[in-house]
Amino acid sequence: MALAEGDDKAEAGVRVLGGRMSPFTMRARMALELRGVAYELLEESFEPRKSDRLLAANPVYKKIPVLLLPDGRAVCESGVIAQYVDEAWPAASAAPLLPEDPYQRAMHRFWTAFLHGRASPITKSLEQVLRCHRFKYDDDFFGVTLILPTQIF
Ligand SMILES: N[C@@H](CCC(=O)N[C@@H](CS)C(=O)NCC(=O)O)C(=O)O
Repeated sequence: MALAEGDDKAEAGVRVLGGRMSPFTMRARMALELRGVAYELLEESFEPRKSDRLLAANPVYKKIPVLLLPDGRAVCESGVIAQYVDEAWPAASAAPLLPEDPYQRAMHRFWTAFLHGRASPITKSLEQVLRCHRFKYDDDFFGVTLILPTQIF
């Protein structure tokens, strides 16, 4: 459940440094949603420069998303975040986010790495098209950015 910025429930909770247009952020958010973890999305703007909180939380890549834990520790990289969420909030009643079979896990990592190099260009192209048509971005846009790459590849 995504909490609004400033929501009391998110005070000492899980936060995601991310962006609404970022498919990588969506991956992290989907993992949290599937596990029923309440989180606050803190939107990062890269203009005029990246924020100090992003640079401090992800000094290596300086990219979103970053999962901020209640104790202040950070987890970076959407795939790593998804795996962390899977392990940190195991759900007895829900299927694991990642396959249990080692070969299937290897395949998962392979295709994840494959898609990483392609998701950004597709999203940027889609964004340009939508801007031309004065599309108003909202949460529904994420369905498009997520589904599109999987349909193309
Ligand atoms: N491999 C990273 C990619 C993250 C990524 O490319 N994020 C973009 C936003 S969608 C970003 O932060 N771009 C800023 C930059 O490249 O400086 C992940 O899976 O989290």
